[in-house]
Amino acid sequence: MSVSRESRPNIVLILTDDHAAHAISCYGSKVNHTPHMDRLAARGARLDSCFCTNSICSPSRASILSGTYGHVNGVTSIYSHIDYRVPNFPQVLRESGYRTALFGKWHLGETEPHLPRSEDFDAWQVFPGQGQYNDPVMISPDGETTVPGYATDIVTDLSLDWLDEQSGSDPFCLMIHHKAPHRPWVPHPKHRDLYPVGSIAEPDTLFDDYATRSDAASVANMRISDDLPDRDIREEMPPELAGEENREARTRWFYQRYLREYLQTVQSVDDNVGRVLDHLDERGLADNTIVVYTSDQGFFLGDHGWYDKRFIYEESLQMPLMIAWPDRIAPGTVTDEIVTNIDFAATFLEACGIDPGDELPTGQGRSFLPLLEGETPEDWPESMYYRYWEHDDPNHHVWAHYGVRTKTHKLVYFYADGLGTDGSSDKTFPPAWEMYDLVADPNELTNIADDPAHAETRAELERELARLQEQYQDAPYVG
Ligand SMILES: [Ca+2]
Repeated sequence: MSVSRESRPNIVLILTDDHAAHAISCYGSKVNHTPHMDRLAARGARLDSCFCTNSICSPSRASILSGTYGHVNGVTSIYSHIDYRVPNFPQVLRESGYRTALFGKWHLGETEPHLPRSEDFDAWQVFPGQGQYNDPVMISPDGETTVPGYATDIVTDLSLDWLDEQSGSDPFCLMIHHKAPHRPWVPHPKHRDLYPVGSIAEPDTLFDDYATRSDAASVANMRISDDLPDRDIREEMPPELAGEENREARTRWFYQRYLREYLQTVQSVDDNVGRVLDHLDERGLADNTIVVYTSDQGFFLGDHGWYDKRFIYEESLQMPLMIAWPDRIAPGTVTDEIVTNIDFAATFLEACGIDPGDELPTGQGRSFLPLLEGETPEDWPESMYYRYWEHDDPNHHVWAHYGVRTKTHKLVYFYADGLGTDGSSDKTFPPAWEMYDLVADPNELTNIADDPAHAETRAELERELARLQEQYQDAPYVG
């Protein structure tokens, strides 16, 4: 169905930071309740196999904006800058008559603020870098100011104020980019009693011993038992929990405190999703506004003993994605087809009646609008390609890797690059393969890469990995 210029929909994109799908109740969360996110999903579609192509903040944001992989848009890590020769979807929408705005976290450029551009946005106000939860500093075209209040509420206030200033018939694209639930977690005081210590269910893999994995898992500094900084857990660990013999008790102690803080910050996001939905209802805009909720990647919520993301493993790889658009999407739509963050730009443009092939020719993604309308094209992709570039980053020490995920399997290659991001050459990183059967082993506990019984499947996945690298023109690592 084509979209006439008069009936073009609005877009409201709510993007959070590090919000894992398994901390949303409509995705089956065992740890919290998110009634407003559930309401959004029930009004439209929930996508159960949405994956990021590089599980870290800035790269995912650049992929969402431009519909391209990091090796195309320039943002392969949080230390690299976007290549603006690659167009982005707000820019295309603006050129076609949309009013565009962005409020909250921008975070493209870690060391110096690379701000949103007037070519892309009519209005913007963003945090420098990661941003603060309380009384955040924000930058706009008018300069820098401290905004009193709580960041998640402020970002929604600014967004709805902008919405209320819009008049006339031009459609709009409003991007509401929260800091939450990124570290260091600072909840709003009103949620301080939620999810008390001792009440939070533990994940099945909290005590993963990495027995069958490559060394990449055991050398990563992401363990909740040992690696959470004081600024995240603002409570003194009892001294009797120190030592290897107390790892289990220590893990449990940190897990309850970590999840409490994280889930409380999520609750403010949920409150504010409710505010946005209510506001669109009150303004009579809900039917022809596409409301999207997503996060730049997933997060380990104690899964495999970890916090943070980066790895291709499921909890980090999966992005929550719920989309309401009553004029076009049937309530309660659910799809398990594979989509990724490079598909968002093409989808938004097609929904707005713009041909992404013509207007975003550099884009590598594909519109998943048919999936939202309940139809799966015969040639819909059966796999996705992933690459994490930030090799041996100074805080988390996760090795660079790439891999392929199909509906049933995952193959990963941790490649040896020899150098840490600090440039030191005295470290060696042996290359290693991992492979998981996601049907028989959904928690990814048994690495079958070298199991002769699965050699044929591995060969197929290696061919698929090579095919995807060719398709996206990403060069494989050669030592
Ligand atoms: Ca993030």
